[in-house]
Amino acid sequence: MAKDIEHVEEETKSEELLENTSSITDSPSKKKKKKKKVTSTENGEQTNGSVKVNLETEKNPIEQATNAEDENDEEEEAEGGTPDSEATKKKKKKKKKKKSGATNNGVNDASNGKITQTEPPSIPVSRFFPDGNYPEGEICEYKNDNLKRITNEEKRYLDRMHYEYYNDLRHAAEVHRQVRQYAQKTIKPGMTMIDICELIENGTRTLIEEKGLEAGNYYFHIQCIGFPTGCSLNHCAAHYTPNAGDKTVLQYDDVCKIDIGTHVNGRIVDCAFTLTFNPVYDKLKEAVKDATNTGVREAGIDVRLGDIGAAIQEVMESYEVEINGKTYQVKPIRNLNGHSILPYQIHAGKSVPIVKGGDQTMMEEGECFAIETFGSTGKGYVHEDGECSHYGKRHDVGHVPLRVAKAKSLLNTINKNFGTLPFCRRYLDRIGETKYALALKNLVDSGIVESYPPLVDIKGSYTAQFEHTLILRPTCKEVVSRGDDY
Ligand SMILES: [Co+2]
Repeated sequence: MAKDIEHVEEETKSEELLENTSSITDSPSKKKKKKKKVTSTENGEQTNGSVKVNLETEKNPIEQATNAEDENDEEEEAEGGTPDSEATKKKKKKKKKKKSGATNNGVNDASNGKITQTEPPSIPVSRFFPDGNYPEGEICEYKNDNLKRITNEEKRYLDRMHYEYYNDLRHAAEVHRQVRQYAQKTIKPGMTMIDICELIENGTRTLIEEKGLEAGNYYFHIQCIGFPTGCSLNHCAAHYTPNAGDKTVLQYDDVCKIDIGTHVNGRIVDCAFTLTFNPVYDKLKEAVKDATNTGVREAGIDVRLGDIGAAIQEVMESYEVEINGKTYQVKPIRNLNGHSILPYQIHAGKSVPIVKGGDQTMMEEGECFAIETFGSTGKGYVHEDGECSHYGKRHDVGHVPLRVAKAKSLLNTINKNFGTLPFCRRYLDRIGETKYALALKNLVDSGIVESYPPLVDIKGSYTAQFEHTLILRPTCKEVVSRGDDY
């Protein structure tokens, strides 16, 4: 999900409030307390994890052969191994041999002994990783002064403390990869935008095992969709998803930005790609993919946000694309940005520009960022246009008295179902809300809910987007959403 410049200032205010919830940027005294606590839970969790492998492999045949074994190896290395885990491993190996070649509802690929996702996706990602450890993303060493972090004992200790945070994010990322793989294979011209979004959202809900927690008047989604599925077309760069009744059909000549959000315990993966069918856009996509990868490469602890923007711009503008006989230099969309991410807060305080501009703010240890870039054949500047679909409760609002009963009850629904995560009108429809237009407007006018209308460049232009989520771990940078595809 993109962050546009108009929203930047308001969001900065809320950052201070939420900074306390960011576990890594805590004060030193707090850190010490947490260290003890986390270490003990971590050990407990991992023991449980091993036990779980045993139990679940007994019960469920489709969990027989997974790459959980590789994960276990890693765990043993890190933790020095225990007699228990050694036994688990042996047992698992034996099982694997016995069962190889068995058919498991078409999900067991006998050739390599690994289970594969169905089409459409129906197997929760947790089944692929029965020990509860999800695969790491792409690991990148830091540069220059920060290179030694990878072996630094203190940094390694700090890194282990945050295992659960990384693991939640990796879980969300694995769901993202499996859902998008199916989307890339399946979405074709002729489908309606609603069908496309539902395919993605149903896949996410199933694979992530949509779950909530009831607490008083609140119901939090502890793992679910992170934000409305973006499928912005052509000159629309971001924040379009269909509302009910939208008859738009995907065309062969469209440039469609698929922006998918997944989250586990509020740890959000925000990751997007551009889908096209006409090869005439291949160079445009290549330019933007290269620009995003440049941003991902440049990101690091103590790196200035402005320097990242400058590097992205240089790469983006080095591309010339020819579309229907006309040549364009690809322009970065200068009022769209990447952004920092906090738990349950998709747009946290920092913006990652995609043009030069001299922002001296630095990235810091422990932060999570969505690096996203947008390239355009138009002006390289977007404005709001068209019917709004995206909304989100603001993070920084206290109690606001509401006079309209319907607005009050809608706010209740929002609190219960989305909290501060962005949602769209279709999400309100599916949970049974009707005739809410006025109430929603009331909430927007009262400043409780923020609206995010579609953001468009000039008509006739084409825009593309690629986006990844990364964490600046104490020891290394991890691009959690990296896949074989992009
Ligand atoms: Co984003």
